[in-house]
Amino acid sequence: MDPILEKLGEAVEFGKVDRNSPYPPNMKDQDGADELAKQALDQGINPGSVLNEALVPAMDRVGEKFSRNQIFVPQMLMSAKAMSAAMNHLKPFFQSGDVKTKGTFIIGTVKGDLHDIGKNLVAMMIEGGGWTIIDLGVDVNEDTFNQTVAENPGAVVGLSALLTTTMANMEVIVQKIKEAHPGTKVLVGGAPLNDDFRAKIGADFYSPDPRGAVEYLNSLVA
Ligand code: B1M
Repeated sequence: MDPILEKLGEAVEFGKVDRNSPYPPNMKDQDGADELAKQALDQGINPGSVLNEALVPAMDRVGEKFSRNQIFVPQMLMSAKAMSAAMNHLKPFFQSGDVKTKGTFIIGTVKGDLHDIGKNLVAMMIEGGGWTIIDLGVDVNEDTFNQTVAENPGAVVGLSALLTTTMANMEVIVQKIKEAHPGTKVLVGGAPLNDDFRAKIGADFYSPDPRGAVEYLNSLVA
């Protein structure tokens, strides 16, 4: 792997946001995820490689360490901040300057769930695919989704959940959207989901990744 991607992965894994960040103390005065992501892109490294070879595996390592009680929520949060700093540099590459004509996509992380990195990536890629995005953020309840659908008739809705506990909230939200706005297409995703769960809760499509989400949306307007 390119050494800069290795360094970037380490910066995310250990939560080094940028050069000025005092955390972690043993990485003082070193470049952080912010600078390293920029350097990688400036060197011509493909944005997809930056994401898939450095950033996503780093977050997986963070998750594994958290599962083994080797790190705790504050460290996980610093890694998330470092990841977001790097993603800011990727954003322009995944967004096109095209006029948005394909439709509106409403996305949010479901009630009770604060994880937004995956949701932001999906939103970024779908925006790049030519859709107008309404990002409702995290911890979004059924009323907010329904009100936004009412204001944007014909919009497609995307729900993200990262916790097994909040998958139950996702089920309620899908039901309420389908009751209030029959015919609205609902796409779901997030690490603990699968297609059986999607079928059980009555959502229209499950994608494990942003690419599948873009392909599904594009199939709706093909
Ligand atoms: Co949390 N967390 N976390 N966490 N966290 C996980 C999810 C966990 C698996 C870690 C672990 O135990 N190994 C675990 C969940 C266990 C479970 O329920 N199965 C967990 C836990 C337990 C918790 C807390 C309960 C910890 C605590 O407080 N004791 C707590 C819950 C808070 C809450 O939400 N109410 C918590 C808190 C946090 C932080 C706030 C510290 C931070 C989030 C910061 C943020 O998002 N701004 C955090 C983080 C960073 C993680 C891990 C380490 C990384 C998540 C991430 O960003 N991954 C995570 C472990 C892991 O995933 N390896 C973990 C990178 C991202 C690119 O992947 O989000 O999966 P992901 O998104 C992917 C796909 O899933 C898909 O595409 C994305 C790109 O490929 N996708 C979609 C996602 N949404 C989609 C929607 C779609 C389609 C595809 O269509 C609409």
